[in-house]
Amino acid sequence: MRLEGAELRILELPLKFRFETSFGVQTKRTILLLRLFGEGLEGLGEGVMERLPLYREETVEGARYLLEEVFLPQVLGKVFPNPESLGQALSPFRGNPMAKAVLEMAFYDLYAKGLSKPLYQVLGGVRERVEVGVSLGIQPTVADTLKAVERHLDQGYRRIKLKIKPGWDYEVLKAVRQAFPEATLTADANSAYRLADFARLKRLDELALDYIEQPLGYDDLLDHAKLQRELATPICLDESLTSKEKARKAIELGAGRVFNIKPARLGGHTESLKVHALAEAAGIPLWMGGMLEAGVGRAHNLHLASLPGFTKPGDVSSASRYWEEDIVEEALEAQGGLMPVPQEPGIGVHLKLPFVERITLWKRYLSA
Ligand code: OSB
Ligand code: MG
Repeated sequence: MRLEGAELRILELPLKFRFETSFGVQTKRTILLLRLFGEGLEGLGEGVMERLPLYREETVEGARYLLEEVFLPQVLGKVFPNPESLGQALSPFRGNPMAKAVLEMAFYDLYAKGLSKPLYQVLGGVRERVEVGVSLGIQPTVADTLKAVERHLDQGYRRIKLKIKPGWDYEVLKAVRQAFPEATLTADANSAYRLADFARLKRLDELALDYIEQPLGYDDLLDHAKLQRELATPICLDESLTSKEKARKAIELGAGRVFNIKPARLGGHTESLKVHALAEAAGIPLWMGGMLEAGVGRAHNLHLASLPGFTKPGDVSSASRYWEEDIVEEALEAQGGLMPVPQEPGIGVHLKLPFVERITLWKRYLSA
C-alpha cells in the first residue's frame, strides 16, 4: 500500500452527559481525526488523547505536532506492504503510543479495505457481536447512581462499572450491590488511591466486584502487585498497560488478574494482538476499554473486541448514549448488551463529511 496523502483534523464534539471521574470532568471531546489516502482508498483513525494529560501523558496538541511534523512526513510517499512495516517506521520514536495509534489504526483500515475484508477478519476476530457493559461517571448522589444503574441494566448492558475515588467508593458500591445483588459490578479508580489507602480498598472485597480497575499509580506495576496479594478482588490494569513489555512485566509481577485493552493506549492493533497472545498464554481475561470514542474509534475497538481473548463485557456501548449526532453514517448501537461488529471492508463505517466539517476546529492536508 502506497500512502499518497493525509488529512488531519481537530474536531469538537459535545457529550450528552457530564462524565466525572477521579481525574476530572468531561463535557465534550476534542478529537484528532486522520484520513489516510492510498490506492484510491481511505483509512480512518481517531485519537483518544485529551487536551490535558489527566488520564495518561499524551495531549491532543502533542499528538497533532507529532503526526503533522514527524510521523506523517515520515510515511507519506512510501510503500508499506503490511501494518507491521508501517509500525517499524514509527519504532525509532519513543513512547507516544496514542499518537502512533492514530496513524497505525488508520493504516489497518486502509490495509483491510485493500484486501476487501472487514478489519476483524484481518485481526483474527471470531465474533460478529461483542458483549458490552457501561462505564458510569461519578453521579451527584447515591440515588442518582441507583437510577442510572437500573436504566442501563434494563437496556440489557451486561456489566456496570462505576467510577470511584476516595470518599465516593464503598458506600455507593454497597448501595448498588444491595439493590442489584446479581449484577456484574466493577469499579474504576483511574489511579486515585495509594498503598496507604489499603484499609479503604480492602473493604471493597465484601462487595463481590468482578474486578477493581487501576486503583494505584497511572504508570505503576509494583504497588499493584503488592495490593493484589492482599485483595481477594481481582485487579484490572488500564492506565499502566501501554505496551507488550509492560504487559509481560505485569504478568510476571502479578500486578493484575484482568487486563483492559485499549488499542490506542497500546500504540495500535499490532501491539494489542501481542498483548492478546501474552494474556491468553497467562490465562488473563481481557475486555475492550473505551475512551468516549466517536464512531471511528468505536468501530476500531469493536473489530478488535471480536478476538477470542475478550471474554468479559467491554466499555464499547451504544454511540447514541454519548452523542446527539455521531461523525459516522452507521449507527453503532447495542441490543440486549451486544454490539454488532460492522461487516463492510475495513472498519466498516463512513464519515458524515458535512457534519465533520461543521465541527472541525482545524484541518490540514498533507501530500506525499
Ligand atoms: O478509565 O476506562 C477509563 C473514559 C475516558 C478515559 C478513561 C476511561 C474512560 C471510561 C469511559 O471509563 C469508557 C467509555 O464509555 O468509552
Ligand atoms: Mg479505566
